[in-house]
Amino acid sequence: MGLLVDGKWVDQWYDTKSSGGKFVRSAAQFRNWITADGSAGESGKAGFKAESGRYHLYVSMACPWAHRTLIFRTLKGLTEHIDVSAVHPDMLDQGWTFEKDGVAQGDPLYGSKFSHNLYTRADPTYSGRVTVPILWDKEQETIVSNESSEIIRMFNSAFDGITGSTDDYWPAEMRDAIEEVNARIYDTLNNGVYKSGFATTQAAYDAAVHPLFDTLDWLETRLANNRYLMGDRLTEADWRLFTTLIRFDPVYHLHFKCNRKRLIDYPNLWAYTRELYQMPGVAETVDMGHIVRHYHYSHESINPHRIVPINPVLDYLEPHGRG
Ligand SMILES: N[C@@H](CCC(=O)N[C@@H](CS)C(=O)NCC(=O)O)C(=O)O
Repeated sequence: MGLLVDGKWVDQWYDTKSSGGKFVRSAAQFRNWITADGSAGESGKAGFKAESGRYHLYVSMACPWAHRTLIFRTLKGLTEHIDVSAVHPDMLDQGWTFEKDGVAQGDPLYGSKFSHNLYTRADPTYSGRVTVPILWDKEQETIVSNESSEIIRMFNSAFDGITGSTDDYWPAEMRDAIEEVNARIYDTLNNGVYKSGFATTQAAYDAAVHPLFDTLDWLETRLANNRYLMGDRLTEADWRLFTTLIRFDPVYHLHFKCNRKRLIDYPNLWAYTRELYQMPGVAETVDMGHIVRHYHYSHESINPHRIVPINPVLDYLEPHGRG
């Protein structure tokens, strides 16, 4: 694993020395928005109009951030308008690669070997991490966005005139309330699992893992009286939570040492995860093979022998009994 410095690939693991053993996630740098009419969005440049067939989504099936964008592509009827390709699950010294394995089919646009080739194609002097998801514009041959929280909001509405979908997971009147829930879940859970797992001091681990389980306890109570996080209405907050929950027992519990409890020890959270999994099209976005393989095989500093464990057998199709 590594990063680009002035367009050159440098093989280097996350630097936790300068942060007291803490894992600090860096901000995404491509922040343009696709809009219905091509006007500029909340950040970045204008010129990215919603059009069928113009954009390509690069994901890792293993990655929870990329997973959000895949789910929104499905929920919003975008599968025939935005094509997708998955990288190989092993993220080693060259970062994400386009090696094929059956699920990963290579880079259909340029035949790139590595994801970092796409970043330098977009910006030959790019410096920073090379992450997925990558939302690519085939027309301008550049990255529209590499920030999943923004890609799902584009998908939520920008293409509605093309798809005819009016489902809204980011309703205007609920935004402040959703942001509040998102903020806690992002910090302590979506990113909290990484902060626990990548910590290189006991103090950094302790500071991450206790708030993580406090949040799971809080969510368990919240979901006792609410079908979804925001009540009766399913919103982006639920999908952002889901991609972490689905990885919890197979990966985070063991590999990232988030092991005070398992997801299945929380009856409401576990049934809620199954309900979301069972929604139309969602199961097809979950590739447990890539999920389990990626983390255990790629993170040499945590699992130096790269042994991929057998993992629990969970029945995501068991009736959820909610609602
Ligand atoms: N802010 C980004 C984060 C994406 C991210 O960190 N993706 C991970 C995979 S789960 C990645 O590609 N990591 C490679 C690296 O950090 O070098 C988003 O939400 O889109």
